[in-house]
Amino acid sequence: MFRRFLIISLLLLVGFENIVNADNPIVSHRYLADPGALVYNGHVYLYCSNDDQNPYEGGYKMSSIVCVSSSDLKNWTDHGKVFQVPQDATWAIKSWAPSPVERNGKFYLYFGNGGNGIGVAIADSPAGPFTDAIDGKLVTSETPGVMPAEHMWLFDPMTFIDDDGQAYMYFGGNGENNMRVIKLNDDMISVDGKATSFKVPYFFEASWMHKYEGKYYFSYSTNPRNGMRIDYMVGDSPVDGFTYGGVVSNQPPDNNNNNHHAIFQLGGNWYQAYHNRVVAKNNGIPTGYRRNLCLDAIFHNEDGSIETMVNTVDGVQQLMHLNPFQRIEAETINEQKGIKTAVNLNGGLHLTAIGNGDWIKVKGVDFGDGAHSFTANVASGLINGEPKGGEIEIRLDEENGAVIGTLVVPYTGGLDVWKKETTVLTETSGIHDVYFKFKGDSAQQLFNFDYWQFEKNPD
Ligand code: FUB
Repeated sequence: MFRRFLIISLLLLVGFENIVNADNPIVSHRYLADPGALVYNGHVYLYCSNDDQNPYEGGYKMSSIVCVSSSDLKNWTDHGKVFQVPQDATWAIKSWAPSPVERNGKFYLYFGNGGNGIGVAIADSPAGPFTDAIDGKLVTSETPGVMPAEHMWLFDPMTFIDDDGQAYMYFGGNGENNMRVIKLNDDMISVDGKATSFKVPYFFEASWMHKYEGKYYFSYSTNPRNGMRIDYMVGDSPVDGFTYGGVVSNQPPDNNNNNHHAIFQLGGNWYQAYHNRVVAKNNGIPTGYRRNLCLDAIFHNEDGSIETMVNTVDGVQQLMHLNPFQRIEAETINEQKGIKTAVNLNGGLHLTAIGNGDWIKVKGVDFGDGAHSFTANVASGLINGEPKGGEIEIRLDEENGAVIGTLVVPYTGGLDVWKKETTVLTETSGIHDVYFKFKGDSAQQLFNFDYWQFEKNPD
């Protein structure tokens, strides 16, 4: 409790008082679940099961992994599908609940082929593209030490590299004797020895490991009879000797079914990413198989125990302001209405499905002494057979806040024919939330929006 007070006081002292009102869910334009977190180069990357692939009813069918990232925990960049099966791993039919790790400049993603074995993919960059690393499963029921087990779900890997460089993978589900841990070799794509186990009270799924002040914290989802909480155990070794620690977090509001989390540290603070089903609920669709991402802070008490996390609507404090004088991808979003993202011909992402009245918001933008003009890379095609385009209104602080400029998006010759357009602004300084509000004749597809940047006064 004292630690939480200290962190909030420090944030206020160093000038974060302009940043309030974080938002959960952190991503609402696509359905994402089962986050696995990687902190790399000042960003956190969350790798997720792609719930857009699930039918409203009828089960989990996810066969691709989507990545989103942020450095301020408020504005999240969509990197799209970074791995999909069977295209990127011909032996697999599903890619559930990924766990990322970086070693020696290579990035590894461990995933469940449903509940039927664990695969590993590799990439040169955290945003992929990831490709199959070994042309087959890394862990199967034949892997020494996995069996015997009763009704085990062979999935939900979590790979953790200890301070001495030894990597461990935790996995399994569906019973207190069904958690397994196995060493990985330094190549990160082969196992070393046999899997071992420790008893995990009420263990259901979603293994996670983090280390705090020399202690190992194994956290996991409890079974439905125990509320699908995230509980934890603490120990002095990564593989045994754990004792039950308590509750990291209760079942999130508007979740009502499986729970899955990832714990990470960024900027000196600890966080838990998790999913619930509030976007599906708000969109009036069945909530079974369409989950969405959320993020809240967690705190270790003086004695190392974890204070039970509070699920919030406002989320976490923004870690830094957004610099608008550099190229920002349009798919970097705090909140949105109506848009989708799609892949460019050059492999990047852009905003699409932009209709009249839709908008995106970016949070905590620092204009410093002043912004003078605004440039966007846009593309527009025919609407009902006619060359059209639309407008981007730039509004401050609220959806219907002051308009500081309007960028006209002309007909560019096609939705993949990109042009940079610039408009002069009412001089704007200081820190603001910025809404880009889209206007035009159509409710459907006015134009595509790739990236944007503000410019300072040239004087
Ligand atoms: O998303 C499919 C499964 O649901 C995951 O593997 C589990 O952790 C649960 O969230």
